[in-house]
Amino acid sequence: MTRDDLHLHVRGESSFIDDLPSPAGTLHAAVLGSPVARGAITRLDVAAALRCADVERVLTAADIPGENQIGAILPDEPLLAAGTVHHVGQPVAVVLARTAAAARRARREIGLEIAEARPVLDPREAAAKGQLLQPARTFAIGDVEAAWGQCAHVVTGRVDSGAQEHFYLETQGALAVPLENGTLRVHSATQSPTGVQKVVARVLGLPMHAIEVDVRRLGGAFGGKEDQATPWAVMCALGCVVTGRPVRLTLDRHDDLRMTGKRHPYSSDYRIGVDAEGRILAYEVTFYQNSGSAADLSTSILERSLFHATGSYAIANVRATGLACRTNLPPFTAFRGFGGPQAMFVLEAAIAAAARRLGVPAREVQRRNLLREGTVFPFGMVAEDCRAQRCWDEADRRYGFSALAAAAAAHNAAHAATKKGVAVMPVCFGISFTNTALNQARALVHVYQDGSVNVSTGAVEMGQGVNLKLRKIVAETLGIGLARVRVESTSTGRVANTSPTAASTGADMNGAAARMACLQILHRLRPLAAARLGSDTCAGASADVAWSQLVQAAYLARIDLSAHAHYATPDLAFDRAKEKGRPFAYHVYGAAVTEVTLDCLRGTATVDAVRVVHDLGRSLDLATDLGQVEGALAQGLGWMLLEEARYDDRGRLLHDTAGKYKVPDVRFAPATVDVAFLADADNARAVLGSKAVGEPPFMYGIGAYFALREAILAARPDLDPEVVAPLTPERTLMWLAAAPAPVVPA
Ligand code: LUZ
Ligand code: MOS
Repeated sequence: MTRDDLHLHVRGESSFIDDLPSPAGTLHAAVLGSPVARGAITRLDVAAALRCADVERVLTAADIPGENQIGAILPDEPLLAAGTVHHVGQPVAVVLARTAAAARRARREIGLEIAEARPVLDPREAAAKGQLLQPARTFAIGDVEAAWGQCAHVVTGRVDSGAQEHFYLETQGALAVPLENGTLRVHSATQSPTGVQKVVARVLGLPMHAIEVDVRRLGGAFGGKEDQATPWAVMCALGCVVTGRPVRLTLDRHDDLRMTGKRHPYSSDYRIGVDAEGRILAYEVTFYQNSGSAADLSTSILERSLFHATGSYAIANVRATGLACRTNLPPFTAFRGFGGPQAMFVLEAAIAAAARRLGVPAREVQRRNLLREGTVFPFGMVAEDCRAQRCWDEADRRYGFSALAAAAAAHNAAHAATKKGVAVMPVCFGISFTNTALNQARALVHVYQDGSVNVSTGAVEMGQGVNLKLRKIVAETLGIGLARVRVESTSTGRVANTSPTAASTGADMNGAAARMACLQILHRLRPLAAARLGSDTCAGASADVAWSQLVQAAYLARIDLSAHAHYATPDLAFDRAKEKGRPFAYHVYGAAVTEVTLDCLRGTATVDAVRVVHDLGRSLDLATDLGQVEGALAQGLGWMLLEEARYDDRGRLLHDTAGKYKVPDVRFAPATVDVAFLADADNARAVLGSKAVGEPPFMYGIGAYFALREAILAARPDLDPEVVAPLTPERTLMWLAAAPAPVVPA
């Protein structure tokens, strides 16, 4: 009986990288990271470390046989620092020892001296100095300059959002094992097995066929292992070829927090213009993305910010500009939403400011400007099968926006020590990798002689339930019981050229490929089934016993019981020269209403309720999808209200232990989370009518920021608090205690 991951998890039976047994002779790695954010290495002496007990080797850039380069998009990131360092924690050397403790002890004996230079930490300063990863990109539609004159109100403002730690439970890690004939197997906790394979090949100077990357599952990833699982796997592989022995590395939490990138902080300027009825006539925004010290996926993430600059709204005149600013912080990276949340947060702040100027609730401005069927996005795509209004109206009908707002107002009139706020957050999120080439997937399906089925795809299970969805797709397509279907680990040897499991597309694309492979096998079985069973179908529960007989007969008749299939998401194109095209297969829609209670004395806030109507298409697995919505929401709430990742003025992370960094837990979660799924919502553009679910619900969390802001304004109507996230109790308290002099909006 094949069980799902969740059964194994609760029984403690699922294995992660650190659970894999060490082959004989395995060495353990510890990485020395730069203690300073910027400087030139003046001395690197490993002699004392080599003399430590149980130490076998210390690797530096000089040991790299191929290219010292791991950059996925731009070649700007060495595996090990050579000459200069650009962020605190940047890997400089790797100690290989017989135990992990010995490796960590010896790491302290490495003589590293650096001539320190003043780091650049602020993206606006980096932009002013011309420190950009690429020329500025601008998405535009209509004519903003002409539109300003027609606006009844034009409001400008600045919005800042902070870094967010992924806090996957399984930290970064890998185990590399040398095999015969110069080949390697790398077990890596990565969302991107092919990404690891490619970079190992590049750094070691080997052909990709010499390297197999295998991933059973991840203990969470959230984007943090889309690109940044790679260096650790490559270090292990390098250790393997240098010593001829297996090498393993698991970052401890402290190293993981300090050395790895997080969600990009953004600082943005907006200008929004509305007419007297609250129609948004023009919107202009500039995103200063804090990219960190190397490109990583930053340019791609900035691109998605531009795609989502207009959120869930139809705006005729738009100019959105994105600057990817190089700073001396660890390279920021993919995180659920991938630049979309940062962009939507700015627009919601602009709408809140415009509504305040108009003297109407923000939700009236939001409602008036919602996307409609046929709306043209600034990047040229037309909204088709647009469900923005449907989700909004359904949420309003179920939950009663005005009644919730009226209840909060009544509370506020009667209470001085606590204030309530309510906000609505509509979401529209594009599904597909913005890099069109990545929108492809493959599957390899084997049917064994007993009728059991083994499925391999490029999808990586990371707790999101993609393996269960794959099993259900295969079982439904073949017309057999779920228990017959098992999903293999994700291996570059079985399925090649995999795109990362990212962009919420894992089940969409790999599920489509798996279904196509099953259909091929069915096609071969059909004539046999017709002859044997007097039927041309093998679908249906009653066919389950017949399935075993059919498969056995097919084997004896020498019919191929395996199939490989390739799926490429259709109708995608994007022209970066024109910044126009159709980058997404479809959009996911939804609306959430959030109620918050503020304790005016303490500055603490409770998110009382988040009520959602979410568009899932036809769900592949309801429990899984509900879990995804709830998990994403919790993470979005954490980003907006709780999670603070601050760096000191020398670029050192202050929140560098699990004890210092707050993540949302079950007590932080709202007491009430209602999630209703849009009915009759089959999606023609993904497998079996489904829709992707991983990222879109993250952005419901943004509603909590503006609900809390409403509550603060109920306490202090004289204020115009700057929009900075996270809106922590400290920040809230500062506003509540601010001098009564009103801040005049610009
Ligand atoms: N990763 C990526 C992503 O490489 N491209 C994307 O467009 C994307 N979108 C969301 C999350 N990860
Ligand atoms: Mo991602 S943010 O790895 O889908």
